[in-house]
Amino acid sequence: MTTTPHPMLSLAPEVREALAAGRPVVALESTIISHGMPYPANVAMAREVEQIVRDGGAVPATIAVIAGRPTVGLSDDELEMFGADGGIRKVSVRDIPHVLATGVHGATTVASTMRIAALAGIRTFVTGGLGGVHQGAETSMDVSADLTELSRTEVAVISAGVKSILDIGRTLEVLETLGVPVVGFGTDEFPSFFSRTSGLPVPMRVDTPEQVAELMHASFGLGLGVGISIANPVPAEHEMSHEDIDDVIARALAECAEQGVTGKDITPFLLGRLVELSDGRSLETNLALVRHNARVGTAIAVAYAATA
Ligand code: PSU
Ligand code: MN
Repeated sequence: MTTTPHPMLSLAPEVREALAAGRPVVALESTIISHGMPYPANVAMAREVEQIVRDGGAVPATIAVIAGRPTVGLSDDELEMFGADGGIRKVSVRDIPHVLATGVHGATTVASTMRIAALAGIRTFVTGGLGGVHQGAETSMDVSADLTELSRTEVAVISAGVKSILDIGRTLEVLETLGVPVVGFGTDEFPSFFSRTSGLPVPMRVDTPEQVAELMHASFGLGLGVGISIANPVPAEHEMSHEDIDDVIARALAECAEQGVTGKDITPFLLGRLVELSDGRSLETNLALVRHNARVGTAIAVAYAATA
């Protein structure tokens, strides 16, 4: 099944051709580059992930807004720019109209990347971690628009779960309320990004890319109108112990509160402090899990295209 990409999108030629031919395409986000990792590791990661997708037999499509155009498939120079320029705006769904209308660049989050991927006709999206319900959200009401988007856009998102800078239990509750399938890939436990465990079960489990493809055909075929969250645990050899990461997270959260960081700046602030407070250890784990997600997500895109 192919869809015609929305005419307001700018697609890289190879992405357009692959979509028209029904070949597998994997969407990738740009906020992870601009606001999720330090330069130059972020650019190296972006390039490496694209290569992993190619090696797996799919076409990578990193998504961003370039000079006001929602763009699907970035050039190598654009990847470099999104990593090196510290001033690129973080764009969630609510920000899309303003960056388009003002003609500026924007790095897309999970939410906005999902939406633009769907408008292009891409159904598989690989990232690192999802946004979710922030700690203290019962008073602040700070819940990532990533969850809202999962509830209304038919894209399968492969992540390593949710890190405990967020309230993982409440995040899973909200996803249940929103009708979003949360699927453990080869696990019965929801992974917490740096670690394979969270103490919380996943509501359903699959073990192969083909099974994920069948879930996608079932959900999207029926038109349920929701996304799918595939939770893929970090490989055991790269995981951090709760002992090592929990203290770092607690310190980063305390600093965030002390410094009065609010709104969309909270997640980038915390991600940056985790890398610094762990002396780069958390970055190594982050890189390893993104690579692993790219391998698994590509296999899913290939299986989905093969059974379309
Ligand atoms: N978690 C990560 N790395 C990231 C993000 C989250 O481990 O780069 C980014 C993603 O782009 C995600 C966004 O969609 O942060 C969520 O931001 P917020 O909490 O403001 O919705
Ligand atoms: Mn928020």
